[in-house]
Amino acid sequence: MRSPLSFVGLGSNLDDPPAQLRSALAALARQQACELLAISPFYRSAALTPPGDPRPQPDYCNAVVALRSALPPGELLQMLLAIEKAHGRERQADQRWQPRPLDLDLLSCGRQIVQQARLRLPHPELAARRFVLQPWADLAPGFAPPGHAQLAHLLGQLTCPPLQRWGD
Ligand code: A4P
Ligand code: MG
Repeated sequence: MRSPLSFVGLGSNLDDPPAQLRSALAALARQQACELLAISPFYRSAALTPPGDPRPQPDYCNAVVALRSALPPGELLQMLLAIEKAHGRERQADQRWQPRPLDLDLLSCGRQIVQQARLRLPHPELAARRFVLQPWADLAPGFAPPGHAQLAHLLGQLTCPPLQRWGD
C-alpha cells in the first residue's frame, strides 16, 4: 500500500527567503522517510502580522510541497520542526508570527483529522490564507482537505488579489 499523501507549507521572511525554501526542500529530499512528489512555484506575500502588532515585517516567500511518508503525523511534524531548527529558527514561547528564516506547517496528512495542542490537522487556518491556498491549488486543485471543499473552490472564495511569483 502506498504511504499517505501529505502537503507541507513553507514560509520564510528572513535571511534570503527563496534560498531558505530551496535549502529546506533539499533537507526534505534527503529524508529517507519522505518521497517528494511536487513543489509549487515560490510566491511573494505580504506578511500576515500578529493581531494588535502593527510593526511592519518583510514580505514572505511561500510555497507548498507534496510528499508521501509512512511516518505518523506527529513524527512528520517533529521532522519538520528539526529542519526549521537547523535553519536557525528560534522560538519564543509567548510570541507568535514573528519574522522567521523558516516555517514549515503540516497542512494535511492523508485523510487524518487531529485536534491536539501540538498538532492540528488539517491546518486550521488553511481556508483563510491565500499564501497557502494558491501554491497548494497549483499542485492539486481538485484535492479536498478533510472537512473542506476542493482547493480550487476555496481559492475562488478569497477576495484578496492573486499573489505574484517571487522574483516577478
Ligand atoms: N502546530 C499545530 N498544528 C500544526 C501543524 N499542522 N503544522 C503547532 C505545524 N505546526 C503545528 O507553531 C506553534 C506550534 O504549532 C508548533 O510548535 C506546533 O506544535 P510555531 O511555528 O512555533 O509558531 P508560529 O508559526 O508563529 O505560529 P503558528 O500558529 O504556526 O503560525 P502560522 O500559522 O505558521 O503562521 N504571513 C505570510 N505572508 N506568510 C506566512 O507564511 N506565516 C505566519 C505564521 C504568519 N504570517 C505569515 C506567514
Ligand atoms: Mg508555524
